[in-house]
Amino acid sequence: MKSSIIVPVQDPTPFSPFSPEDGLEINLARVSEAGYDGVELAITNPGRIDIAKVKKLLKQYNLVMPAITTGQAYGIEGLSLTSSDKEIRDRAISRIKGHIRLAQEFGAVVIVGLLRGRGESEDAKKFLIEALEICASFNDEVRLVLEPLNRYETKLINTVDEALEVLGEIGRENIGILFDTFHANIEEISIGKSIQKAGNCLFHIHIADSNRWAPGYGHLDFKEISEAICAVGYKGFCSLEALPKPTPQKCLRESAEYINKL
Ligand code: LER
Ligand code: MN
Repeated sequence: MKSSIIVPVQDPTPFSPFSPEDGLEINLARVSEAGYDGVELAITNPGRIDIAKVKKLLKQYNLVMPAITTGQAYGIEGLSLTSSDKEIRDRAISRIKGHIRLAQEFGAVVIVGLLRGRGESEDAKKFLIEALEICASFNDEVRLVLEPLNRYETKLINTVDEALEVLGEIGRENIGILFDTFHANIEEISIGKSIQKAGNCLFHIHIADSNRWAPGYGHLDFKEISEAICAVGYKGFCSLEALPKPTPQKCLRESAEYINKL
C-alpha cells in the first residue's frame, strides 16, 4: 500500500503531526525521512500556492502529491457548497475550481469533505449535486472525491451508500469516493462490505484508528480493511489523517511503517 500523510500548508489542522509554521520544506523533509511515499497538502487557498516551489520540494524529497484537502476553507472562511446563501455557494465552487487547477499540476485528487457544509439547509443535497456537477465538468482530467463524514460533522453524506447515490445522480467518471476509516467506523454497518460497495469508485483513502489516533492504537481491524482494499483492486494511496497521538513523533513514524506493511 502506498503511504501518504496530511501536511497543512497555510492553516493548522488537528489531524496531522505537522504545523504550517515550521514551513513546507522542513515538513516535507520529515515526511520523506519517516518513509512515506507521498504527501496530501491541506490548502485553504490554492491561489496563494507557489506551484514551482512545491514541485521542486516534492522532487527534492522524492515525494508525490496524491490528494489536496480543502476543508479548511469551510472551517476558517465559512465557505460551503450547500449554504443557503448563493454567494457563499458560488465562492465555494470557485475555490474548488482553484484546487482543481492546482491538482492538475500534480495529478492529485481534490477532496470534497467539510467544504460541503453541515447539510443544514433544506436544499443541501440538491445544492451539493449541482455544485459537484459544475466542479466535475470543469476539468475531466482531474478527479474529485466525495468523502462520507460522520454524523457529528455533517448530516449530508455519512455513508458509502449515500455517496454512491450522489455519484449516480452526477454520472461522471471523474468523481469517486474518499473512504476514511475513522468515519466509516462510526457510520458503516460493516467496514469491509462498505469498501466492497465503493468498488471501483474508491479513489482515495484516509487512515486513522477508531479513536482517530495512529493506526494500531485503537480497535479497528486493519487486516479486514487491507484485505477489502486489495479485493477491490485499489492501487492508490492510504493517507494518514490522525490526531498526533500517542505522540507526534510516534504517530508520524509508526504510521508510515504500519501503512507500508499493509
Ligand atoms: C476530512 O478529510 C475529514 O475527515 C474531516 O473529519 C475533517 O474534519
Ligand atoms: Mn478524512
